[in-house]
Amino acid sequence: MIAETIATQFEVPGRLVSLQPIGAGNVNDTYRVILRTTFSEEQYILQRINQAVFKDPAAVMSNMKAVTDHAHCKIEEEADHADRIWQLPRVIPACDGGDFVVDGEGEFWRALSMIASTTNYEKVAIPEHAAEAGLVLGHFQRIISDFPIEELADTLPGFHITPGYLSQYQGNLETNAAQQRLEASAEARRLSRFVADRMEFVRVLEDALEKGELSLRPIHGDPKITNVMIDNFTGKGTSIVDLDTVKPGLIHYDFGDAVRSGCNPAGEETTDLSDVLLDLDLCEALVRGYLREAKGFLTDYDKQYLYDSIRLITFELGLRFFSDYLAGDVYFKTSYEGQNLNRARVQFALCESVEAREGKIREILEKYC
Ligand code: GN1
Ligand code: MG
Repeated sequence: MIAETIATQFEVPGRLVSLQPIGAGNVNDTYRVILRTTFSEEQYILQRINQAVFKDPAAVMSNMKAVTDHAHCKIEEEADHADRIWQLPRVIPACDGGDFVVDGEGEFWRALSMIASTTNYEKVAIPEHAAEAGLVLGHFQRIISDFPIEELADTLPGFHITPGYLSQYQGNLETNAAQQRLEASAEARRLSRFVADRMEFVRVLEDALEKGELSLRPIHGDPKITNVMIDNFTGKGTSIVDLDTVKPGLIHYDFGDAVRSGCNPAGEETTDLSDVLLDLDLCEALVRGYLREAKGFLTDYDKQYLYDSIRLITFELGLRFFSDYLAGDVYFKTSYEGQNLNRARVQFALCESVEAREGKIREILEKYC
């Protein structure tokens, strides 16, 4: 297997003893590698970057390297006053000194340090977990908030620009393949009406950016709950991982993504829509944790758009899944037919729940802002 020949091409000592696929990412392939020397065992994360999604993997790696170097210095500087030991993956250099290895087929591979003694979860059941997810995101955004965005490449043009996803969806709708999928499924037709009813709303954050109310900052891009690592010994959040999408963006993309993934106890993959909801206890805990770290760098306008970001990013992910279903599952990995349709149903149900609880969510935001 090719991954095995790549696994020994990074600056990690020892002989290869194990290489196991791990994680349930929708985009990259991830493995845990174990190497052994006479006296120690080394573990690290090996990933193959999905080039159908990331067209310029070298730029992804250079963003990741620059931001993690900056963040590691910040963590070090603040260590004496921190209430926990913060971790963040380190890019492990290849034996040739680069940030990645390219194999004979042109695939890009990278090695990242493991986050020690931690667990990540697909879903959130208790407010303490949601609070930690919020705090971990707020901490990450804060320690990178002074990194100059001019030094970051736009590695995924259009990422989280909802009006762009809407245009792409409208283009997909025109194709014969999409029409056939719609004709075959009443549920797909229901989802298309759900989108049609929310056309006006998709511009809310991009309009605010154009008006100068919001501004671009370095963001994580993908702070969903599975990317938040919880310390096995303390139960506290200790790291955020999956740094592919670190690039300039609105902090609202991150906040909305954290809430939609951290406050729906049913998770993204449930097939039972009756379990899907925006849980207000989880939401309050997440907001409290996030604002503990983020309050200091958020402007009044930033705060005003937090509710909209929850609704929008939930809707946007539903739209992205639905659009991919209509396009024949070309972006998100699937393991069964109709999975992207089901994922879209879940996010749209969650979006409806957010809309129904707008007043309560705004009250929570006001309480902690
Ligand atoms: C993708 O690969 P993964 O699972 O970390 C996607 C996110 C979505 C997420 C939904 C680059 O993330 O935007 O929110 O699936 N990443 C990219 O599960 O598109
Ligand atoms: Mg990701």
